[in-house]
Order: sequence, then structure tokens, then C-alpha cells
Amino acid sequence: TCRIPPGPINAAVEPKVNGFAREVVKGLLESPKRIDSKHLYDERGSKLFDKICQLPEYYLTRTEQEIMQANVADIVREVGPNALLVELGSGSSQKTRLLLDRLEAPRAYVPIDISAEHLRATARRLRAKYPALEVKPIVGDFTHQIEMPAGFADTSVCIYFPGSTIGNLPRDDAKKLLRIIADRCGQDGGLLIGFDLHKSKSVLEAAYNDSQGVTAAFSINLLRRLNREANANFDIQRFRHVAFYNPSMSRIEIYLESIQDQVVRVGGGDISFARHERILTEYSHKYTLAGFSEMAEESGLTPTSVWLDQRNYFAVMYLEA
Ligand code: AVJ
Repeated sequence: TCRIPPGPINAAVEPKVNGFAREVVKGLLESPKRIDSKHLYDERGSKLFDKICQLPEYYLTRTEQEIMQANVADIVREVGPNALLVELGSGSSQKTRLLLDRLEAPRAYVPIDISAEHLRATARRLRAKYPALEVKPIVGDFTHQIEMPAGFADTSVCIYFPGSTIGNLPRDDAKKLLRIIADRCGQDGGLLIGFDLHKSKSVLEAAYNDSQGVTAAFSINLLRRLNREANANFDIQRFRHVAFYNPSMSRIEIYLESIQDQVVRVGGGDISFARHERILTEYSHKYTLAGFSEMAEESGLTPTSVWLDQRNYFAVMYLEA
């Protein structure tokens, strides 16, 4: 049977569903097999990611929050008054609240996220908490273009890109996105970005293999999503979450590994998996301060401030075009 999402089937829904299946099949026909990590964030995936952020092993969110808290006065001074704050991959906008609490008369807040449901709920909560703030959410994939709401197209903006989300992107794609950001933020704007730093393999690997299995559930949820939205029939018992640090590329690599030889239907066709064959679902790149700065400079951005935690686990940086 062909599984189609509930609700009316109309021209607006159908091409999107088929487009998703088509994109996924294309990646599964490549070698090695891959699925873009942005597809991890359906409604359930976004909620599981919020749970990851609370895990004892997942130091990233906690550390970034600490850095923001300890330096909020300096950060707010860098951003300046009347900022138009645009956040990429805003999710639950938890860290943003620190900024919104302290920024001087922000012009508006534009959260951009791929998960429509999550974005809507977050916007509702923010409007309740900050009644004076104009909140203009945009559903979209910011890796190709940074769309702006009507009336804001020509303004300088402060782009907020926390959470080491940039780490998901291979270096070339990261550079392309930094270039898009440099063009968008304009002469009076800037980029406030959080990224993860090099550290011991054991600390890194624990963060992506948590003892409660939340990260594994987050990975496996992708297969559930394909079953629902891409006419697939993955048996989730027959795949496992694999995450390890690749030191030569300075990145965590995350895969879904086939436990046995098997054939899975995806979209219209059959995809075969050998035993132990993997689907690449995520990279999480780790940087040095010098390496990140160099990449940013090559994309037209100049670092003006950087803030670190005591263990040098994570960095928050402000850059200007
Ligand atoms: C949202 C990309 C920053 O790489 O740490 C966490 C995603 N995946 N655990 C990361 C993720 C599994 C996360 N980023």
C-alpha cells in the first residue's frame, strides 16, 4: 500500500511528498548511501533533538548557554541597538531568549527553521513572552538562500547561528553558507555564531552515543519518517545507530547501519542493503579557532570577538562583513 499523509491531497501537498521521496531515493542510490541531515527534523525529530540538548553527555548546548550567559553584556554591545535579528535553524529558540531579554530595542526577530510545526509553536511562545517584539517566522531551508520577510529585504541584519549547526555542513558547503551570510548581513550587520571545538575522542563520542539511547532514537526516527512520507518500508529493528569521531576529517560521522542483507522499498523502487552497509545521515564538524577564522575570512567575514568556556569546549564568535 502507498502511504500518504493524512489530510486532503491537493496540488500543494502532492509534489512536496513526491519531491521528498525522489530526493531520498537519489541519495540512497549513491555510494556511500546518504540522506541529508536536515530531514532528521520532522516534528518528532525536533522534539528528540530538544531532548538530546538536555543529555548529560551532550555538552554542546549547556556549554554554549554558559558562554552566552557569562558574556551577554559584551555580546549585546557587539550586536548593537535596533537589530534585526535573524536566526538560522531556530528550533525552540531557547538560547535566543538570553539575547531577547537584553537586546536594546530589537527591530524584529526572524526565526528560520525547516520544521513548520516546531516553528509555529516557538513563535507563539515568544510572542507571549515578548509582547513588544515583532516575531516573523519563516519556514525554510537556509542552506540555499536566506529569505527575508516583506519589508525587510534591504536592511542590515544580525544573523544568529548558534548550536554548532554549521558543523553539519561539509567544509565547502559551510563556506558557501558563510558567503551567503556575509552578503545578507550587510555593512552594519554581523554574524553571531556558535561552533564546537576539538577535544578528546572519548568526550566527543560519548556526546553522540548517549547512555539513554536518545541520539539513536533521533537517528532511527529518520527511517520512521521515510516510512510515512516517502512510501518506504524500513524495518527499524534491522538498522542501528553508529557514531564515531573521524580524526583525519575532524568530525563526528553518524550512520544508520544495516544489521543484515535486506531489500527495502523506498519511493517506487527497491533499495538493497548489504549486511553492515551504512547510510550517512550526519556530519558534525569540530573546529579550531584558527581553522574556523580562516574559513570565515575566505568567505568575506572578519572575526571581531570570540568568547569561550573554561574548558575551551565551544566557541561563540562575532564576525563582520
Ligand atoms: C544540531 C548539528 C549541532 O552535530 O551536535 C546531535 C546534531 N546529531 N546529536 C550536532 C546532533 C546527533 C547537532 N547539530
